[in-house]
Amino acid sequence: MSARAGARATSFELEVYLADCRESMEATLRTVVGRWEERDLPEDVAAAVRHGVLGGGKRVRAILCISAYRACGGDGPDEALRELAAALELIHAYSLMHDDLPCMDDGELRRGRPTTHRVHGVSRTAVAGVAMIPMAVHTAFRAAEALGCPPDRARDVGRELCRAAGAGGMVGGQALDLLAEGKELDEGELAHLHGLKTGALLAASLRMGAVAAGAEAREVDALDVYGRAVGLAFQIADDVLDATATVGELGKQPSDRQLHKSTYVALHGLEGARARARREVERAVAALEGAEVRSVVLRAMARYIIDRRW
Ligand code: GRG
Repeated sequence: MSARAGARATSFELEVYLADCRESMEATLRTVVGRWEERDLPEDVAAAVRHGVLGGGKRVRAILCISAYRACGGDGPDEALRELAAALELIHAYSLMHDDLPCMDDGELRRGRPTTHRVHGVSRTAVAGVAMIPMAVHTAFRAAEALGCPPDRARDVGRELCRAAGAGGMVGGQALDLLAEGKELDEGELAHLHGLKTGALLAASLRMGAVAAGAEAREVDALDVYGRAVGLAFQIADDVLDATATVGELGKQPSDRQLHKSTYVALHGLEGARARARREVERAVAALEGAEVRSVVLRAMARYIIDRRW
């Protein structure tokens, strides 16, 4: 099923749709990485990039971006849209590769496989991750052009990505996370940290799709509210999964307890955290309805984000 068909559908099997999107995103990411390999990347770094980007992941950010674009009436070609979504997945994948490094969370497993640095070494993984940042920005501009965005709109799309990935977004959130080691955060501090670390890129996924489609400001704003609410719900669900899921389900070792992290489960208990996540999902869906952004996929994705088992 194409992304366009998914956006129009009134009832559909989400899991089938997600599997289809993941498969086509895998092909697009392979093409994008291949293009860079031919031009710039030494083979050993390219191998680390491929390990970190290909062959796994839920591709939530890509699917949100694609869905927002279609929900806002964007009618550009599917492959160009997937390349825009690939830019987000590159930033996300680099952040996981770096987050797993020994100087950060020292992760052993990711997406059901040994982490990139356990296979390709720490220094190659560090270089590969950094190389993926300009790769992502370049990919976003190229995709915006291929989608027919006029130059000022393409610039806005790129700006959304850079802002969310930078010190005012994901990197800033990670810095706060590192500073929070050994401290107990309250609800407000935890929401601020995760709003930057996880929420900014998730919200940017929707905003980039909407801006690329030439959406009205009220639609972009509604998708931003949806993205931030879903981002928080996503993080709460992550905390619940870390406390309840198996290594097999998660594809990585649960680590919150071992790393003494402040979590929503520690703050509210399991049932309290689940209830808090459900409230965010309701808020997300209400924002779409308020701005009359009609998307079966986005409604279903909000629920999926808290019902998922990985
Ligand atoms: C050095 C300060 C500094 C920053 C570098 C490492 C880093 C940048 C940022 C870390 C960002 C990070 C790891 C955020 C966590 C986001 C999160 C919830 C990841 C899990 O996402 P999923 O479940 O993963 O979508 P999959 O594998 O499905 O793609």
